Amino acid sequence: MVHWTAEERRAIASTWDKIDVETIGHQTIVRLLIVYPWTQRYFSSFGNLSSCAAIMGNPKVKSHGKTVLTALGAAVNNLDNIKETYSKLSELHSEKLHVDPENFKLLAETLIVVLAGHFGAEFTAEIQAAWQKLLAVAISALSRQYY
Ligand code: HEG
Repeated sequence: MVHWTAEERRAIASTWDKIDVETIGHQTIVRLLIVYPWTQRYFSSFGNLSSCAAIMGNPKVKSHGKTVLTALGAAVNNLDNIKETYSKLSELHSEKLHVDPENFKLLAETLIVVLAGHFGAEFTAEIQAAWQKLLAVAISALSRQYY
């Protein structure tokens, strides 16, 4: 099982308390789709993704950003049980959505960029380290049902 120090728990919780899932979720998915355009292939049902403006204004993208960040909140609130928390979600991404797990890493790095932009100097190296660890554990849990 993953060990979390008291400092890591504090770093994750203090950032999470200040995160608006709608705003940060939206910014993260928008950047993912623009910076790594091949990720758009999974969202063909979302309609118009033909330009940055279209992606930013697409209501399904917005709603999906909130969904993903809310799911990340489940990991934040279950640090000691992320594997179990994500077991159904892993199955869904593997068996139904066929999302290549490499994309989880792209999403994680994109979220880090968004958090750094949002929080600036407040997002210290120590806090980033705790978030990188959280995202690594979340990715590992999401990738578990792949074979
Ligand atoms: Mg996934 C649906 C969470 C990365 C593509 N994603 C979902 C759903 C959740 C979720 C909670 C809704 C599940 C449901 O309807 O029951 N996704 C989630 C997390 C992460 C992630 C927590 C990573 C931290 N997803 C991810 C990535 C891609 C992707 C990187 C593709 C590049 N997700 C994807 C697609 C759907 C979901 C295509 C279905 C969207 C829809 O049709 O509404």
